Amino acid sequence: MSKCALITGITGQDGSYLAEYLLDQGYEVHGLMRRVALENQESRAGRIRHIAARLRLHSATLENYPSVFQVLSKQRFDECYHLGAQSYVTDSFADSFTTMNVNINGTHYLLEGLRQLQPACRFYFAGSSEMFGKAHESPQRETTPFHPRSPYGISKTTGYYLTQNYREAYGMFCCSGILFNHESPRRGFEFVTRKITNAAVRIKLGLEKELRLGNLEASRDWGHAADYVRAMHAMLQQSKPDDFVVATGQTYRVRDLCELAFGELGLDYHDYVRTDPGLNRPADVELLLGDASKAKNQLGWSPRYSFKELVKEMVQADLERNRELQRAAD
Ligand code: NDP
Ligand code: GDR
Repeated sequence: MSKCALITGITGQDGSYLAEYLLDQGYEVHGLMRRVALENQESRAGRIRHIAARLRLHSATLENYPSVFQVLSKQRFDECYHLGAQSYVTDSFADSFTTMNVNINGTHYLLEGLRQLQPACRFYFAGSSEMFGKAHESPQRETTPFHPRSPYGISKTTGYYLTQNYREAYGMFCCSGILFNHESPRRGFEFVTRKITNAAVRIKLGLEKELRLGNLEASRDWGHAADYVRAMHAMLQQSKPDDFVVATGQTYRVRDLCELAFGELGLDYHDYVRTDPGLNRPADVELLLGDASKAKNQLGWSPRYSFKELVKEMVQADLERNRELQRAAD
């Protein structure tokens, strides 16, 4: 009999890649979706439009317990991938209360609902390298102390400890992936990689003149989302629940990303990128670099995409999309 999985955040970047991956593995895939997304599937569910007919979508929000409880009462799941969150770090400074509510309480509601109704369901929590924040050592591994630098980072650290506590207190199969930044052509436009690849393309096509960015010296360990969802799945197939860092082991500055993305289009980023102090965060994370040795040794996981391949794919996808938009406007 095929396994049944629930994905929260199925309309997001990772949710869409994970849903595809689980369908390919023969899973019955269910998704938790906000009502507004269910009602406006054309605009809000673009990342899963191509597979929507093969998914079972449930209306719910992570913002209240009855909503989550109702979904868990209706259907039995073998695995639950909890990806739903307010995931934009900048926004977490602007509205820390919503971030805390969705990311902390949402995780707690789901864990408690599973404990009450389906304690045998395996649980994946989308932890983040933002939990390391002002990192105490480099590279960062599972044993590196946490020092979050934003309301988002604090919310994910709390989610991590909630997940650990349900594992230890109730013997549930709960895992956290400590995932470093991962991107793709499906990345939201507010994140720096997509902001850069899309702007570089629009400048190349004469649709925009410049790109304004904040901190160009911040360094991140950037991988591809399609690689990272394989690691999420592998964690729930282990004989014992555990937490894993997932990263490429290479770090680049935002400036390097600009050079590569503009260079892909034959442009020099110095001519177009302007720094805007208004885009700096109240506290930023300067350098992240992950050591994924444990995932490599225990899960047999390693990334397939290089940073260059990732940026090239994103630039090419934005080029195609913007050309289509231009054709449609003509
Ligand atoms: P996205 O921002 O692309 O997706 C977030 C998802 O969460 C969307 O489906 C969104 O739904 C949903 N969501 C937000 N608020 C609620 C709510 N109140 N109730 C129900 N659903 C909600 O994130 P990613 O796919 O990039 O990331 C997936 C997870 O992994 C997140 O938890 C993120 O914090 C974490 N993470 C991501 C990393 C990355 O580099 N991408 C790295 C480390 C961790 P809607 O479409 O309706 O807005
Ligand atoms: P991050 O990703 O905060 O690492 O969180 P983001 O792409 O937003 O920022 C990366 C770095 O780039 C700097 N930066 C800018 N960032 C944005 N968004 N816009 C700008 O104009 C800009 N200019 C410079 C930032 O200051 C930062 O240092 C992502 C999210 O997916 C989280 O959900 C996830 O947990 C972490 O990655 C790992």
